[in-house]
Amino acid sequence: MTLTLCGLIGSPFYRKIMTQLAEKGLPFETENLSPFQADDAFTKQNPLRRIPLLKDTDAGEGFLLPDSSAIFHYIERKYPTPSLTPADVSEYGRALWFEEYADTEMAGTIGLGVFRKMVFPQMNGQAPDIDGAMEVIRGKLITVHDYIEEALEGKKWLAGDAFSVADISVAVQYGNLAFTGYSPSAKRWPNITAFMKRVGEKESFAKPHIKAMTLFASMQQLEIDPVENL
Ligand SMILES: N[C@@H](CCC(=O)N[C@@H](CS)C(=O)NCC(=O)O)C(=O)O
Repeated sequence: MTLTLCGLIGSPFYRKIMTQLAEKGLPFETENLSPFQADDAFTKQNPLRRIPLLKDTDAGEGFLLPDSSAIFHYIERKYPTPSLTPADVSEYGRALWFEEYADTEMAGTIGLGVFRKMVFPQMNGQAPDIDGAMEVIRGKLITVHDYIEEALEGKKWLAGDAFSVADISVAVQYGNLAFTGYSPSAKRWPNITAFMKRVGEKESFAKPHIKAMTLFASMQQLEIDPVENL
């Protein structure tokens, strides 16, 4: 065993790597690491103080890599099969773009805009910020859904014809949205709904997703009136 993934299963970036490692059938250990409780040593490991981190003793005792994208592409290079990046160069470029879009815009809108507003107060025994979350769902998130919906038109996967880093990155963000009780309307965004069903059929995605979901199951969830068509 050489690989240890450090972080928390509630993090979409952590599950992105869990999904990748499972797709490749790579054994790994996990280490619980909360970015909010970590000591000063964490700043040296990752000056951004974010999870996940990957340890790989095979590459040296002190080898430690922050950032899900750095980790993902390190793993791709070291363990190339099965590949999770398209072979075609233009589709490869598209896959990297969707990874970037998911890790920045989607993480900001979903993670900070909805997930944290719902989950973080409840972790401290406080009421969720439902109004704040709904403002994002009725506003900025629509642009995200419209963009992904169009990108999936007539396609099974976002980049190329196989499951890739693009799909994993986008799906784990939608995963965190689902933990709040909200997923985009199947009527308005059918491509996204069908895509998430396809990704959900993959054990590599479903196993960590379900494990994380149980953590938030007892929390108050969002309830959206179907007439809102969100
Ligand atoms: N670009 C980073 C983002 C990682 C990230 O934002 N992780 C969150 C957890 S989901 C975190 O550690 N947040 C700590 C903080 O905001 O202080 C990656 O891809 O790994």
